[in-house]
Amino acid sequence: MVVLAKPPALEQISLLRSPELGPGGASSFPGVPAVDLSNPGAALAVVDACERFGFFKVVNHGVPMGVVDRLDAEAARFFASPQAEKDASGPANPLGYGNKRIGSNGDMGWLEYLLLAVDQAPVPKASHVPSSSLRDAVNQYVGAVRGVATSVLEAVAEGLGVAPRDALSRMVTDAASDQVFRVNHYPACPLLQRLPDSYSVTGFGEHTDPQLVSVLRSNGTAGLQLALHDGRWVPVPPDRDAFFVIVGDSLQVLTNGRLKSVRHRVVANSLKPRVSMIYFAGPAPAQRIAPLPELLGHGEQSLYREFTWGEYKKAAYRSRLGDNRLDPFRI
Ligand code: GA4
Repeated sequence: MVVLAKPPALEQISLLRSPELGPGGASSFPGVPAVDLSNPGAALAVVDACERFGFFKVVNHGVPMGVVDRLDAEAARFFASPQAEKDASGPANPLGYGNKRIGSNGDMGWLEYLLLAVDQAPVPKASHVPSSSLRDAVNQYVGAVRGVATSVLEAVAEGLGVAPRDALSRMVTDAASDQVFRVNHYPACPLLQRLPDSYSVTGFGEHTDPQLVSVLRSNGTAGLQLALHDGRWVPVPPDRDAFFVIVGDSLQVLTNGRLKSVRHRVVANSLKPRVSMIYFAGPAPAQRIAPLPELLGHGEQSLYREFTWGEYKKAAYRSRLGDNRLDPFRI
């Protein structure tokens, strides 16, 4: 007999104060930098955005909209299927279908999701993806965004003056690299209309991504917010045609803190459902994560004690979503 855990109710999900931009706050955030990777100067623009915000968007990326639309349609079909069918792909542990529970340490959000290992090979038949059409759409989409992540990491190396150009991107193209893909569905949350305006419901709690970089796109519904380096939260205007790039903890360490991972979160929307898809580019488990020697100035010491991606991932999965996971590795 299969016993299904009852999904947690809204009362168990934390409320958030809506972002307070403070005096001059909104105007002092110039907005999310947009980079066309084919432009001359793109490498420096990428590094500048990663230093200032740990976040930017890639425009004119060349990924056919058909690939994106196909996954949008398949994801919508999956999330609209009967609960029992979705539950058959879960509970997420950590991979599979998850409903409101994020990770295994008590974090919860107003969402359901599919979390998949995508590595280099196509998502296998025996994975948590129930339909072959969804599996094909995921494989095609991931193939395309892996290319975006690779180009971004090449631009980072070039912009930082690191040789060879693939010093970072080869950690992702490595046959043993650890790549994860998640499709999130944040249902509309009409109960929000009964809360005072300054409150919202947590969709996905604040966190940094442990990997090198993450490539995110959404269906154009608002909800994503990011923390600036001074701690202020700002909303990210949705753009369904762009890919948002998020710097992860591992890239922060490889650059000895020059590029910083960015805390981000999602708040529920009262009226419109939000669907997002995120590709997490992680290195091979045995990959050593330590500042690249070219990035250490004369006499400059590493800010972190050395670890492998496998060790970091294990520590991450034992942590709570909002923890500062790099702290225990700081020297
Ligand atoms: C955050 C980034 C990715 O979504 C993820 C998440 C993972 C999960 O959902 O299982 C974690 C979270 C993420 C970091 C801390 C742990 C693990 C949930 C959680 C509480 C897939 C990842 O790699 O790390």
